[in-house]
Amino acid sequence: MKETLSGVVIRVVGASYIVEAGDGSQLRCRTVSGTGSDNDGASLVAVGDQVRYKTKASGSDMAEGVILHVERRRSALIRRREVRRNRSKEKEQVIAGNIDQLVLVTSFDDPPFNRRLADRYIVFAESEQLPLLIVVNKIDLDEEGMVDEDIEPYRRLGYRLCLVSAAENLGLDELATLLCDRLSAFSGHSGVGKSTLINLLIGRDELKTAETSGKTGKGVHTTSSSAMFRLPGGGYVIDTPGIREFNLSGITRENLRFYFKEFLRYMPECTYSSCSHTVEPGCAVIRAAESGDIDAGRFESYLALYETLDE
Ligand SMILES: Nc1nc2c(ncn2[C@@H]2O[C@H](COP(=O)(O)OP(=O)(O)OP(=O)(O)O)[C@@H](O)[C@H]2O)c(=O)[nH]1
Ligand SMILES: [Mg+2]
Ligand SMILES: [Zn+2]
Repeated sequence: MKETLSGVVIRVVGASYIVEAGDGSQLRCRTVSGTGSDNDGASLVAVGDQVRYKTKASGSDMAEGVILHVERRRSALIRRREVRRNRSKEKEQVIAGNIDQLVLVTSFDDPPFNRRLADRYIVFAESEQLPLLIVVNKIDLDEEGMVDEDIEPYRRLGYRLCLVSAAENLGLDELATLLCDRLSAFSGHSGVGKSTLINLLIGRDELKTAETSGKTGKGVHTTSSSAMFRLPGGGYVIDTPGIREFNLSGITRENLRFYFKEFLRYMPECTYSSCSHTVEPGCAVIRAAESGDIDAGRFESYLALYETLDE
């Protein structure tokens, strides 16, 4: 009997999983019908997962193994394929497991910074109690110093921000420091430069990148699956495919308000204790948004999100 070893899944290649062993070596693993898991629903194996495996005789250059068990995920970034009601569990795909930090990668332009998307990520991070870092890439395109306008509300709320330019190598040392000694997942719209930044951070051109569409300024969905990399300064980062929309499941109209943290201090002053903070007279949140104490864009995001959620 070969002994059971532990490793982490760093890539999915077809039906195989590339696992990094404790000593840094890699092997190609498969699952078998008896592969166990401490996770229910969603993907059996995802990038970032801790697995127990045993090695087997290999017919190729790369060592091979069998995944015996997938450990429970501490956290998961999930993508839903379909946005119908009654979505079945199988439609959920884990994009990255066991992350310590979610990194929302945005760009100043091409595609332009999207506040609605940023607010969605914030709601998700708050609800999961997952540390969030907001990266704004392509600041080389900001000739007039307009980026401050986009990020000011987030800075005021205390969210961590990092302004970078992969093209001009700006801010990358600071970014590397913020990624040190933890597992981070880069997520965001297609074309913002996630893969370009990771290539620079790891110091080699490992990942494919592509120009955004000249017509729409949107990304062309270059990265199609997640992959994990060790950073030279310590820590790991997972590159993920660009998202079209960031889906919030498990968030209801009832609990959304708690993930807009600047609302909390006003909520007790609303006339109605059941106030939804959307239309009610005597709503202290609406009043604060009107007076500018709550950022108007954040309040608009709240209303827009509220409309999309189930009652
Ligand atoms: N001007 C400018 N362009 C950049 C910068 N960083 C990346 N780009 C360009 O943006 C385009 C998209 O970059 P990618 O790294 O492929 O973007 P991505 O976020 O990985 O996109 P998906 O894999 O589709 O999700 C490429 O043409 C990059 O060269 C930057 O700092 N400034
Ligand atoms: Mg990419
Ligand atoms: Zn209210």
